[in-house]
Amino acid sequence: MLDAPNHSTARFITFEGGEGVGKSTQVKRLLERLAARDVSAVRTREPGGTPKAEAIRSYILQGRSESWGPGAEAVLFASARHDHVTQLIAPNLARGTWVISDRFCDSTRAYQGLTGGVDEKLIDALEDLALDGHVPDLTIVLDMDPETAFKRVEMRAVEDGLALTGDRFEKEELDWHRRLRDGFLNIARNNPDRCVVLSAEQPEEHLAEDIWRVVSERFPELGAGAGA
Ligand code: T5A
Repeated sequence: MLDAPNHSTARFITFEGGEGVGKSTQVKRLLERLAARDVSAVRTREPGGTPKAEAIRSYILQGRSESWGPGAEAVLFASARHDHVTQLIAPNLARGTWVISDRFCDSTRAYQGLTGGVDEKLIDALEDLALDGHVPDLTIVLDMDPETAFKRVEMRAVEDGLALTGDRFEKEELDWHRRLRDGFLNIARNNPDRCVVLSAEQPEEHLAEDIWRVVSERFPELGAGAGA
């Protein structure tokens, strides 16, 4: 279990969940809400967020590290995360800017650990090294049936006029994605002070309202009743 948050003014919020559950969409909406309240915030993502971490992202998602196995990939994700934390997350929090990240350490625990079979002790050790104490203040876990999420991803490809090629993880079997979903729910159960699970099956606007309610209740400094 992760320790309590270690900074007081700017907040670090992460979004987690399976493929295509709507994380990017909701990260963007939360940024808009914060901007409307003059809260300085940056949007980032994992793997990625810095040039070095984005290079590692491309390498992994193109499938180039797949044959190395989930243990080595967990180390790669942690390397990217260490750069992301030290070069982007920590400096922004230190200057009072909120950080909203599309995925973070729970993705390694769910994908490489609980689903990929990497030993929990290795995941714990990598997390300690990569985070250097920068534990999210709040993690929103978006939960939905993976089959429905895939339909959304297919629809997005059609709308964007793109072929549905799928990255390294999107190509896994449905049963694998169901285990992944259980993995995220398990992480949320083990970290009840940090994680909030919300149904991602509801319409985009309703989910955005739910997220804003959770964020404004968790961080009352945003203002009493913090409406849109
Ligand atoms: N990974 C990552 C690991 O294995 N270990 C790690 O440690 C880390 C950090 C990252 C991959 O790397 C793996 C996990 C991933 O497989 P990615 O491209 O970031 O790859 O993959 P995803 O995070 O899954 O990103 P997606 O863009 O595919 O999904 P999102 O962000 O969850 O979904 P979003 O917002 O793009 O929405 C998908 C579609 O649904 C629509 C949107 O308009 C869009 O078309 N939509 C809705 N439709 C109806 N109702 C709603 N409520 C909707 N919300 C969004």
